Amino acid sequence: MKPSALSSLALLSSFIIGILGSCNQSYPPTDLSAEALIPIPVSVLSDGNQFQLRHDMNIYVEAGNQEVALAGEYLASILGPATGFDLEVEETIVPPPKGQIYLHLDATDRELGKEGYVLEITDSGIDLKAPDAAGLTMGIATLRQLLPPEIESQTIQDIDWMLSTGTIRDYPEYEYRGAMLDVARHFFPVDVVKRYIDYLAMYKFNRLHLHLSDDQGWRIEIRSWPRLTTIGGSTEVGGGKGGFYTQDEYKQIVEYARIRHIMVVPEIDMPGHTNAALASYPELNFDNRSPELYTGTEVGFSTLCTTREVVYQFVEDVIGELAAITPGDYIHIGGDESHVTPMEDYIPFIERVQDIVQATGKTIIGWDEIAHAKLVPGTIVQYWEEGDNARKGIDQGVRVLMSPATKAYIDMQYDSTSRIGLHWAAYIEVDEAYNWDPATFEEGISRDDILGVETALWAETITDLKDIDYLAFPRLPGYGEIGWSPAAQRDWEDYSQRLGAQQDRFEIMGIGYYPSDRVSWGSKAPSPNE
Ligand code: TNX
Repeated sequence: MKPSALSSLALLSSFIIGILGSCNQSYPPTDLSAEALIPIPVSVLSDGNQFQLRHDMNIYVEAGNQEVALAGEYLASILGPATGFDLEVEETIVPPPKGQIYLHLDATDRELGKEGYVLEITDSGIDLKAPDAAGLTMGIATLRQLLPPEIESQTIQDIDWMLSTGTIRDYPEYEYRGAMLDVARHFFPVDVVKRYIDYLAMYKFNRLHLHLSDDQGWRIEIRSWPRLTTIGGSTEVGGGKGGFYTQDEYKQIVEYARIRHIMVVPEIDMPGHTNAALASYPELNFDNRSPELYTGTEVGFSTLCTTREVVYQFVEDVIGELAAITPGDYIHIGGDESHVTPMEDYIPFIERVQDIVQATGKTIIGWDEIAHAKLVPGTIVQYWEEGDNARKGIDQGVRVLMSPATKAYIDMQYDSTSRIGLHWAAYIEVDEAYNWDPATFEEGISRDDILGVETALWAETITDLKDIDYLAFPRLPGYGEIGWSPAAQRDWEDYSQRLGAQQDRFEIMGIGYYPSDRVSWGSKAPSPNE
């Protein structure tokens, strides 16, 4: 090869490394485009300078908008503990003086949509603008990752809070970027759910789907049917004491999520997966008898007696109370694995339940089996196993939420040695969790049919935050990126570097992640596999 060819090859490869955004950022940082952001933004322009957060800064917010002020408070709560700075949130009607942080609305760039933002860091300050407060919150997630990992510490860190300068313009690929947490098989208290919400906020998820009822437990207080929780909530898989959220606790979860622009999607699974309800109220069952509470892990053996009127009264009361405490757009009605409900009973049941949900003004989501029924327009079919079901939904003109168990179920083990998790769908290593595209995954489901992506964490084998961490990390951030970033910008090799660079954050936050050898971890050797 001639020297000139060689040097142009070298040039080309450095260019490729450059566009893949390798994460060789030195500290203090100088190159915004080399930052290891997850999800990878739509566009990053670096201008090679630096800006330092200082103790005398404030967070200025556009005056007269509560949601913007809330975003300012949220940012202050992220920056405060580690910096120790007393960051005041101040309303202003004009841009603030130099050297400050400024959050404001700007709807001129229509392509940004509701959640897009422009984050401009110059040597004279931080300007974050978005058409909506949701976008400001997404921009805050970016700013957080641009700061040194020590920003995640809950105690004051004596370091220089340096940022590289430039402009990030960013917006999501999918409208719905969700994560499901099963609080039915094992119950997780409010503070654990809040922590999960924090994880989601870090990676720009915008939906938390709570699986609130199943055979093993009923987890949400329903005032008109109190035994659902006093009896149905009293145990869990393995026979532990279970638990439930009072309506006030549920509202706290909803509010905590709302501040982070995450919508809670509550699920009541029916007509199957209902043993806890049947154990609480015998009249919901065929023989008027209550079965024993169930603490095993089998699926598909229970059903509401769909031919009884009282069952519809029950559904109406439950959905009515749930809708009243749920400000979000959706109610999830389950509908999966109703193996003991004859199809001739299942279909009219789903159709009646749809009407009940519709009367509350909410949009219906159901697992893919619901597509056997005649769906009301606007319903969302959550694809988890059966392409045929999802296509049935599409043929009826509704959209699909992509949660293929073989890719998106993070209750699956990483490999056969994983200490917890199931493997009925697949073993899902970190690269396999990342390396798929919802828009090409299943024949007959194309980009336009897809509302979004959701990962699911079923809880048969997990009992506490440590277990959640182990299965969610490091796979969870990947779904954030699949949902947010354009498919053409996603690349496993590059992602693996950016994920590895999150390691310090995981450790400072005390996240007990699985140290997969597929990930290009940062400088430190990963902690031993527990
Ligand atoms: C299938 S996914 C289920 C759940 C289990 C899960 C375990 C779906 C709609 N149903 O009931 O918890 O597998 O991976």
